[in-house]
Amino acid sequence: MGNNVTSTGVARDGAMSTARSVAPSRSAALRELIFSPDLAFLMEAHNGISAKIAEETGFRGLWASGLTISASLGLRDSNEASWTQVLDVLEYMADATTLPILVDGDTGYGNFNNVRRLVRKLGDTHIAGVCIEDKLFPKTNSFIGERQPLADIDEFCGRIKAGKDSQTDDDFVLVARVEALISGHGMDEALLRAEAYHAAGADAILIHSKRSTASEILEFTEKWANRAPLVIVPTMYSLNTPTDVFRQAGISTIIWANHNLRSAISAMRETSRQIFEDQSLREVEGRVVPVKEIFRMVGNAELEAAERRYLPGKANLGAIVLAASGGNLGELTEGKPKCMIDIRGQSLLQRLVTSLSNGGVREISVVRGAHKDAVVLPGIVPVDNDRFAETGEVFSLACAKERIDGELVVSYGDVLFRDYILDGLLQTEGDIVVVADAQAGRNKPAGTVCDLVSTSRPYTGDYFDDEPVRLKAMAAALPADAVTGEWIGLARFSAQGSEWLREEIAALEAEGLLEKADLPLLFTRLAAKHPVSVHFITSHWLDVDTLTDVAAARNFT
Ligand code: SPV
Ligand code: MG
Repeated sequence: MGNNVTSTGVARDGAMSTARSVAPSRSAALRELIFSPDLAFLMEAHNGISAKIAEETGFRGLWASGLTISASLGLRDSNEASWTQVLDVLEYMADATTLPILVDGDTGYGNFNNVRRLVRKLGDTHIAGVCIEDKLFPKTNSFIGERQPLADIDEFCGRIKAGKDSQTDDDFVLVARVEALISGHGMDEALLRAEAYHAAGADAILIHSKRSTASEILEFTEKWANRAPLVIVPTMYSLNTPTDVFRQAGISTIIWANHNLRSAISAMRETSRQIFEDQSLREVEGRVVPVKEIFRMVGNAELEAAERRYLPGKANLGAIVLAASGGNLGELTEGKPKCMIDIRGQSLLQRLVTSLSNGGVREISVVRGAHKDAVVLPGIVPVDNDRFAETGEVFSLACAKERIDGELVVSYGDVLFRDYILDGLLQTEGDIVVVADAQAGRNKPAGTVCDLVSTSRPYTGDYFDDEPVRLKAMAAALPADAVTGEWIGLARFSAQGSEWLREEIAALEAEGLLEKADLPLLFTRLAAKHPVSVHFITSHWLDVDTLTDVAAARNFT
């Protein structure tokens, strides 16, 4: 069965990939539809999303229409799109669905040789079958003009034989389309041609008509007497003929040839018009699918699952932002905490959340306390420390202890830093890593309380300095000659680091120290038991404690 292993009835990547090697091929599925005694239906699609829509609706097979693929590219149905451009579209359609696709191959894009290459490439693209029509390249749509010239019968039979000899899946379906009725050559010519094409190896015959009634199709069907499955395209005559008539006549397959594109055009026209007139989205918003429906259709959930599987660090990266303290910045902190101060049109917290998101943090928990109702931001998970007035930082962190799991960033709620600082932190090896500014207290008035650090060695700034640096202690007061930097309020924990963090919080609680402990104490205790790495920086961050800091923050962004 040729390339059956990969030409399964499943899309090749993304959400729908399952049981690749055991499912029957899409060609087998199309063959089953066309050869089964039940009337089958193929729905028109012209790109990945329309293919997906038809599949979700329940159709079991697709018609990749030449008319609608070219029209959706803004082109005429006159082979203006090259066959490889059509092939590109077909690949998107095949990837977006699991359904068998019968491709409108027009005339086969040339002579027998072009058909050979087309069929081979369709096989590579997991296309189940092709329909070729007995006209000449470049083709003209059947509904345009009268008496379009037909191909010589023997020459067209050569195209059919060449196509069948080139298929790489035994079940690949070649449908020969007879244009004799459309071109006004009459019933006998149509039957003669159908017979010849069947003898040349065509699996099924598409008998086409542009009459407004089904009379000539039904006459052909009767005279054909089921020598091979018949496929019809009742665009012009279905309104006058109930589908059951075709079923009873023994037709194999109906193609609904262009209705997805036509309905899309109607809907897009109406939406464009409304938005143009209103200069607003208000009227259309309830009428169009939500953006999250697009995410669902293209399988974003699968990508998230894949990220969890293949990008364990980043995909699971969470953050806890400690923003419980009120701050004391006069009017600026009236009715809202420090983290909600406006810094050039965005709150401090919004800016921090954006930085964290840019760094790949997926879930951001914010521990609120003072003026907690003012701490609202889309996309954050609020955690409340209602005892913020009498408790310290570690107690706030402990309020979010359910979120201390896996890869985690912990940040103060009043810091701003350039994105590269977080990137550097995430890339620094270690189960616990803190970011320290080597110029402790830089630009801060004397006496400002800082989280000073003492490390295994000082920052050198040398290009080749990549020896790990370990935290020895962190505190507001350290012997001057021991200070090598200032913690900026940003740290990272691996899954192991998070476990150690939970243990240390539990230890503080057991010792009755949880309520009052600050983060420097926590880190110093952690550093005594586990390696705590230090990622040195030299600027490009600030924290907001004073009105001067607010002014600096406004310049920072
Ligand atoms: C197509 O959909 O491109 C077809 C069917 O070939 S028809 O437009 O009826 O010719
Ligand atoms: Mg066509």
